[in-house]
Amino acid sequence: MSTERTLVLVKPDGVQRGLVAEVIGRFERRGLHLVAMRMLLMDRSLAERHYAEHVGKPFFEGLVAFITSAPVVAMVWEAPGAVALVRSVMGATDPKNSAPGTIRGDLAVSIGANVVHGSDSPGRAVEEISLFFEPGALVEWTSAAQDWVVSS
Ligand code: IDP
Ligand code: MG
Repeated sequence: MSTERTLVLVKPDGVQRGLVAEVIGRFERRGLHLVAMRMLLMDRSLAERHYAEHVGKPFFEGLVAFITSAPVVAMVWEAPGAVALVRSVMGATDPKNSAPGTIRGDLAVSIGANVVHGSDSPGRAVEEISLFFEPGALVEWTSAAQDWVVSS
């Protein structure tokens, strides 16, 4: 399976509840590589582009109000099949249906405040990453040297 990158947001509720490290830790322990991260307050324009597929739905205005209400942490995670992997670690959209062991299944009760966002397809991942990050902001992982020293 080819290496993929996907966008993850820790939503405002996750940041406010102090769950940023918990979310990062779950993806790290699963084995994905973190290749970009920033904290920001999303504005309406970015929210509309990020959630373009939901424009016109009954919950859209509430979703935009929520996601722009306080800072989010945006990240890019990399792994073979990263899009589906991240979705499985996140759990189902509605916490009523999220399996225990998933982020939403362990940490959320509300479909509106469900802690995390993850891209839903490889194509959408490319688009969403470009909304939040310049290409140069994504790092390449390299093997850490075993015996490096800092010279004085
Ligand atoms: P996802 O976040 O699992 O990809 P989407 O269907 O893309 O789920 O919906 C985006 C976000 O909009 C959800 O995470 C959730 O917070 C919110 N949302 C989705 N459906 C509803 C709904 O029926 N009522 C209220 N909020 C919803
Ligand atoms: Mg979605």
